Amino acid sequence: MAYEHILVEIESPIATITLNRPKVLNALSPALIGELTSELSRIETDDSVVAVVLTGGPKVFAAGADIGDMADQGPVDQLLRDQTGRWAPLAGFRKPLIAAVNGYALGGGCEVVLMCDMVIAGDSARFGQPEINLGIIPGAGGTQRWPRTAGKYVAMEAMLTGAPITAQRAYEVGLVNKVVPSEMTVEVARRLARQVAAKPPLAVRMAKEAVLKSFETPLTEGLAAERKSFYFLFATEDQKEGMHAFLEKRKGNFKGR
Ligand code: DAK
Repeated sequence: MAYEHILVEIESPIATITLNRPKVLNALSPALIGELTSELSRIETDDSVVAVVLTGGPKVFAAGADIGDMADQGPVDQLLRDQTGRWAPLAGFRKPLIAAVNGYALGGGCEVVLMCDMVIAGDSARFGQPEINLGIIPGAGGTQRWPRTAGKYVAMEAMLTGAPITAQRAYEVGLVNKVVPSEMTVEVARRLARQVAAKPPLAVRMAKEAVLKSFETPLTEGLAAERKSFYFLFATEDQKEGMHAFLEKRKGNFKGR
């Protein structure tokens, strides 16, 4: 795992990935996104990792896509790069992904956060979509995931003014789970990751899938999908173990089978 733009720490059952281009505030170059998505794809099949924390470290999460890299591009360059396709392993990651955000999470950086399942924000965190100041709009889901998460008016203000919101405001509008002192952000996210990693992995996977489905489907279809996963889980060893452990007043020993 020799990466140049990210750091990876595996402490089974969790992994922590740190974006690591501090000189440019972790600007998301294609190389960085490539390394991040490669590592996530690798983790998908690594049984020793059940949940992942994604952070930018103590000062900044990510100030967005690399503007230097995009400034002179045309639409065909963008299309041929297949940027959207390259981000897919992030949006489609099947294990729980928890963002630990300090400082700026702007543009593509904020869109990465919006692709995570839970967000712990340090009190220094700032979330925003400043693309409007550059003559563009968000291109990795910002216009779609902000309104689905924080509502139309908050989303409009973020997209149309480009002004970032504070960690506290992000908490109030439901964009983050918790605000903590910045020096605690990664540790609190890791605690949350370990808490989730102790649960039956197949149920965790199906729960994540079902919640994400709610963003895509009408209610009836979402409920049908939920029911199928619910029935399926009765075929797992972990369901038998979980229910019998409860009845026997002991802690369940889950195997992910
Ligand atoms: N790209 C490249 N370099 C950046 C950068 C960025 N996004 N943000 C900061 N830097 C660099 C600065 O140029 C500076 O470099 P030097 O001058 O030292 O060489 C260094 O990082 C430190 O930045 P500042 O000196 O500006 O630091 P300040 O604390 O004064 O200001 C700031 C921090 C975050 C407010 C400021 O740096 C800033 O406004 N940065 C730009 C934020 C921004 O506009 N972000 C949105 C970028 S557009 C897509 C997917 C995603 C995207 C598009 C398509 N597809 C899937 C199709 C995403 C687009 C974007 O994110």
